[in-house]
Amino acid sequence: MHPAINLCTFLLMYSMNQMSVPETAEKIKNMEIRGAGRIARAAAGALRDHAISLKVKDLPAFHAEMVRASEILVATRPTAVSLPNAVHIVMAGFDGAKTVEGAREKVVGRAEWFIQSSKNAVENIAQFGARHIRDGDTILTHCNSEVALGCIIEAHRSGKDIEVFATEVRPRNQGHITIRTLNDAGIRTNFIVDSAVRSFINDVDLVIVGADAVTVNGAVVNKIGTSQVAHTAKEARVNMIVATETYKFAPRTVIGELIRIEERLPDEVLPEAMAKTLPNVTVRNPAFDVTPAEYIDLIVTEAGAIPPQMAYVIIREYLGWSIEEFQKSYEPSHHPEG
Ligand code: RUB
Repeated sequence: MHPAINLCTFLLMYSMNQMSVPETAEKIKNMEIRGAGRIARAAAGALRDHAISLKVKDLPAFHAEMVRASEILVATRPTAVSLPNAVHIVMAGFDGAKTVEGAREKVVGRAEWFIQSSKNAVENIAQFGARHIRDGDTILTHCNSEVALGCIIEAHRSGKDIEVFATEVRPRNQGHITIRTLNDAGIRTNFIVDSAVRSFINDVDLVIVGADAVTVNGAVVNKIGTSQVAHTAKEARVNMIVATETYKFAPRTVIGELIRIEERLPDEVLPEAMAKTLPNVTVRNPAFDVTPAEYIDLIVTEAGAIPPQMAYVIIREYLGWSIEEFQKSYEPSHHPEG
């Protein structure tokens, strides 16, 4: 928080457009707020607003209430690591806090810091990522990643003549958002169904996607279908770049934890009325998949571009998690001093 802005000013500033924790959680769950970066910023904003509005008698009560709010937010969608990482960063405001007001100020300040640095990261990655796009390139992207699109739009803005293939992204059609953005940026775009990637891969020079999580061994978790795109690109010797902020790297994979893949409701894939007539059919609807490091040529972050095999360096040196934090991570039972 800017030193000149005190909590009273914050109260005034946010009373008009505050979104409550349950409201934010519902919007993340039903995907009104979606995409790993936006989800993380929305969660940080909801915690900030909650911290500002809470009336509590002492620090343990304040902490308990904030933990409850954090748990509600973290439970909304299990795959995007940006969400628990953002909550972890904000809740670290309780570390060493002695009073309610002290903790409130630190929590609000950390939330504001996270939101701003997330936006800065998206902008910086666009600059770095655009350097990997050459004049005349045709780029394929899958799903709707503001970071991946940022790189493509920046390349176009800097005068490179580029063309894009964008996939449909069944079942939620995030490709529709992508083609709207590309169209509005004035970028020549081809819209294809997901299963047409192999038919067009030889027309493509570069694949750029975003990430929901990056594991310590450099595997990337992203929208379902990303690993098929990566496999196809590898076979066709087309480079694959992942554009991602460092807070999507998953610290707990260092101690062997796996990223949970969200499986969403069957009616996103098959209308309920039809499903009812097919008693022997089970619809499976995983929302994400895992692309192994060997299918990825480069991961572009705001800290610079790295080969996927260097993911540990980002977690250890840049994200700055200590081994104690890997073990503790975001533990709701962890109480602050005081
Ligand atoms: C979104 C998705 C995006 C990443 C990165 O899935 O897989 O590629 O979240 O997005 P969903 P961003 O639509 O299910 O949330 O770069 O915007 O953080």
